[in-house]
Amino acid sequence: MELTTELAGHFITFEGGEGAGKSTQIRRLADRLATEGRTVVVTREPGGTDLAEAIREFILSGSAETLGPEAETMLFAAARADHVDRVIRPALGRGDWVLCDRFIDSTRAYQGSDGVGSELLDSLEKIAVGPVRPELTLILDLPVEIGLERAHRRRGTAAGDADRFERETVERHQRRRDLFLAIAAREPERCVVIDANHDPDAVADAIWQTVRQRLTETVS
Ligand code: T5A
Repeated sequence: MELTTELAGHFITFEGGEGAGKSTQIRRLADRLATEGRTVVVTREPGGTDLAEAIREFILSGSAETLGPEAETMLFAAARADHVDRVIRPALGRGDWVLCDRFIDSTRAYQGSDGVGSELLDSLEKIAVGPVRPELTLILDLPVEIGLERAHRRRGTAAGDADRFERETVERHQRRRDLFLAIAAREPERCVVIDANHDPDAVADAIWQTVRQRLTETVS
């Protein structure tokens, strides 16, 4: 797989199921890197540009669901292509650290579990991201029920108010967890599984140790 080696920056993605703590941990890593004088860009998917945020709203509201999983996957890819072109690649070109909340593996796990075939997933991934691949992917792993409970608590709402993906069955979320772990097993040079079923400080420490180990030449 081609990596972002020709770009000066560093690209780290955070992946995992609902309520795994990705947003919380991205903020913590960003603060730590910034304290060390690094320029950090924090972004998310779907989203990160005006166009991609509009697509996010369309998908998460459930409006795209009737189009079917393949068309929904194409919408995620269109949002990603814009995000990579306008935000991620330019930031990496400047030498920044890009921390992205969800990326290609969310499509593999979520749309893969919705029955979208690997041929379409691979083709869209090539078109949307080209060679702009993460050098490190942190997969925050925890039992599905705990993640969903955290996500609902954060919203302060009942489970019935959950978004398009949160309201799916525990079995479907379990399948996604299994797919994330399978990706990590297949690509150990890129992916590290982080046990997210601990307090935020302990998870942040595990992430910092991993970033130091994996990117030793650039983090003190
Ligand atoms: N999707 C996305 C696809 O289907 N395909 C794709 O290609 C892409 C890119 C995005 C949805 O789109 C789907 C996946 C998603 O369903 P989203 O709202 O961005 O929607 O959903 P999530 O990324 O899952 O965001 P969440 O906010 O639900 O989860 P996070 O970011 O993992 O969790 P976070 O940090 O917000 O924490 C949730 C709550 O738990 C607490 C926090 O304070 C917060 O209240 N918390 C902890 N509590 C206890 N212990 C800890 N260690 C904690 N860490 C955080």
